[in-house]
Amino acid sequence: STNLKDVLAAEIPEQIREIKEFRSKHNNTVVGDVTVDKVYGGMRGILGLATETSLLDPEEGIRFRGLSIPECQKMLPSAPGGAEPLPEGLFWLMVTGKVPSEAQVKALSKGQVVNEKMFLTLLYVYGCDLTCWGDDYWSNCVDLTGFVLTNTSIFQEWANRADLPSHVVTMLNNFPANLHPMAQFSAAIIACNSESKFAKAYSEGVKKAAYWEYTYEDALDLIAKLPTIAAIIYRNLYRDGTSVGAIDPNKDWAANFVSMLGYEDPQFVELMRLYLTIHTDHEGGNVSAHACHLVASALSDNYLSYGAGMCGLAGPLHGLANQEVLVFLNKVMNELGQGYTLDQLKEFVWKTLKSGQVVPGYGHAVLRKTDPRYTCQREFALKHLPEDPMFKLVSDLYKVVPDILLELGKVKNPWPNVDAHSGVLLQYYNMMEMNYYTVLFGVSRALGCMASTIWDRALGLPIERPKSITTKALMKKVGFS
Ligand code: FCX
Repeated sequence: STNLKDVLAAEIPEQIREIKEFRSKHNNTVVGDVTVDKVYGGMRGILGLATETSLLDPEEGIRFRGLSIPECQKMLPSAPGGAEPLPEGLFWLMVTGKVPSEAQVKALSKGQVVNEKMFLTLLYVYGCDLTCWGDDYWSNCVDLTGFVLTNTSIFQEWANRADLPSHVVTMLNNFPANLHPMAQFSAAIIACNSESKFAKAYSEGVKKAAYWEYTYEDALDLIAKLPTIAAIIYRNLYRDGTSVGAIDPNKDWAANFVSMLGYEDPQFVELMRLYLTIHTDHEGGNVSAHACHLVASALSDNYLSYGAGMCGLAGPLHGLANQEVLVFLNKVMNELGQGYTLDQLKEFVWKTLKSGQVVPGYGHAVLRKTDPRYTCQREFALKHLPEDPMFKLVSDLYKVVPDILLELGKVKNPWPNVDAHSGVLLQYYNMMEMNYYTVLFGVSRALGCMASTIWDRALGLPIERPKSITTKALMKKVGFS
């Protein structure tokens, strides 16, 4: 089937059965230990979450449902004439665990083509009481076709779900220009809560077994709306409030997003397909995914929970680092100029560290090698912008920063992460507004968070509630006096 919801519905019972069997045998098996260091150390290394969509290996980096980034680049469908994977394909993979066909990916971007049998079934369901239609049977039939095609959610995939409620547009248009784009983004997402199908169904008493279906609908609606929200923010802040234009159902999600932002370069579209693919998911414990999961565990709908995730992504130690990197690179260029030497770069990095700042784009809580999301962006740059001076600076920093961070002695991972590279690629295609970059990250991260939230509901996961303790009580517990 090209209908993601049908494919997912077929997967869920087997997954529930497997986990049930596993838990019945291993619920009491110990899988880790908690030390005092971990209690104070931001829960590093505590195994406390099951997230199905991706797994992060400290040495190798992220795998989405078992596939590395190079494997995704090879195996996921790309756009006609393009080389980079379509984010829609990764979403399908994260939701179902299976690599989608081109037709499945297309259906997700564009919507389903109605076949005759489906249509007749719908005609029957919606039109069974034909007597109340009066004499004009055929014209009502034509009206009904239109109604079914435009209003039945199973035919409305991303291109058709992108409209925003008017109060959200009004709110975005009224935000002051000095409100950070991520604050605007989070607030607009939360305000879409008025559209939540889950919240409505819950208030009407829907059964727990059906929660995932409404969460699925909200997830797809939210993913579809994000580029529109993001593009309105961009146009309001940097393009005099010009219109984002209409969604083209023949274009994929990334291509529509790029044109709503006001860009046309096909290579920039390719970059965005890659960008929106690699930022989607980084297993469950990172701040944005974890915040989303935590809030969703209270059965807050997808808009509320993803808005919470985006408030976390907006922090400088997480997603805002991509903005911080560009600020840092510009400082280097302003101070040293293009003719810098590696020694001057080293001095600049030491100066940054001695002033108490971090080197943005380097380090990671889990990774212990160069982030493969950095590597694939580097490969894109080597292919498309090898001579760009900002790319050269990023490459030169890669030569000097790891040794300096190692010399510092306390940094556990001296290697670059995803944020060290993304900004220079965007600048090359003339997107210069670095304050906005984290919004792009936020559009992408929805794919992972929404796939996970659907599974949270499908598996009936409970409200999250880890135990906390006071220092006094902890001291007593371990016999410290
Ligand atoms: N520059 C300077 N110091 C660094 C550093 C860096 N890039 N990375 C880590 N450190 C320091 C920490 O600040 C900490 O110092 P402290 O003991 O004085 O507080 C010490 O090294 C140990 O930290 P470590 O265990 O290595 O790292 P954490 O897991 O605590 O933190 C992040 C991980 C990512 C927050 C950290 O490496 C950092 O601040 N990096 C710079 C910001 C950044 O690039 N964030 C983006 C990360 C990611 F890819 C994303 O979420 O988008």
